[in-house]
Amino acid sequence: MSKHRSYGTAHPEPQTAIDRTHADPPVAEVLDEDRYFSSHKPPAYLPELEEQMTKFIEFHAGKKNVVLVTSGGTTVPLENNTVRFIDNFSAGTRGATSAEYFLENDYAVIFLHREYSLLPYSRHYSHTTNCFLDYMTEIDNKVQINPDFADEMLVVLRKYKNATESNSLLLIPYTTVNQYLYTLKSASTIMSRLDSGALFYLAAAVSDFFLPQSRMPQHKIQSQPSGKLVIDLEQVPKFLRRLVDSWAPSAMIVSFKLETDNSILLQKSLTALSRYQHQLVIGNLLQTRKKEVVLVTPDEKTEWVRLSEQEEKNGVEIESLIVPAVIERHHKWIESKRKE
Ligand code: 9Z3
Repeated sequence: MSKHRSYGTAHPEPQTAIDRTHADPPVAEVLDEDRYFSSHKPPAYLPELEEQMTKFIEFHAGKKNVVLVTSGGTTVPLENNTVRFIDNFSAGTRGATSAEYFLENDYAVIFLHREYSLLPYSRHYSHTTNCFLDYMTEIDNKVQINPDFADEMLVVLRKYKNATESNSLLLIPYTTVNQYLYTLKSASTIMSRLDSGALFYLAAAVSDFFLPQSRMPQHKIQSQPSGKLVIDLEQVPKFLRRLVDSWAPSAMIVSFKLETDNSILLQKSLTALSRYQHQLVIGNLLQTRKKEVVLVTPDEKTEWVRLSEQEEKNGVEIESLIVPAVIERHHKWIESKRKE
């Protein structure tokens, strides 16, 4: 794992702020996603991340399958010098947990995550109700691991060391939806050289709406005489279509579908599959996402993955069931591509 240096994704890039030479993209056109990239600037640090991802892929090509796991929410800034932004609930539990199970199953992982959200391995200690200092104690004037936690920590530490020493985990950060889209595009183009050995596991909670750069105010929005603030957002382009048909056409692509209304989950998952022509949608409800998900394939087969009551009690993580089911399908995908 690369040492976690911050790219300052949470800070704005005011110099790339407003480019009024670009017109607003019209709504709902076929080429929306291409138009998005021609009317929005990439983050300045992107070439550095591209270099890291290229090296990582070169290192693993021909040896390990590589999965790109996306994780966490995306922000939608309302000002270039960003005081306010729209956000969502996701802490990155699904992504960080799944990344660990992929690593255990011998995949190399590019972890495209919202900066400061949960990370594989450190998640066990960073966002718990325990303060990290509770895991330590003082013995003979020295800091030691509290014996109550030592056994459990040893297991996590070994897995972490295994992942880092084999250079199997690359951490790639984003904060805004623009950073997410650009980095996903670069990552997929770089990963496409792995052909069917590349797997995309898109668990990030990506905003559906955003404020285009061309209309973003430079400075903090002031109080309005009307006493109201009206924000006019646009739909985020359906980038999955480009991922499937041009960025990484031989890869296996798994997207997640999040709903809050049980009665539309299956239909929405099927619609996503037919719209984007990818291989697997994992549907989940906000309310029950930690104990059940549904795997939906283009042949309209559905398979529920559920934790039993006993498993829930024992603290089994649902990702320990989801990831092997995805890997099994990925192996079949590789096999089918080999025969083509
Ligand atoms: C998911 O559905 C993830 O499972 C969750 C995980 C975000 C619910 P947590 O971070 O939550 O563990 O708390 N991710 C995909 C959500 C999404 O935005 N999907 C898009 C959509 O539904 C398609 S890419 O339209």
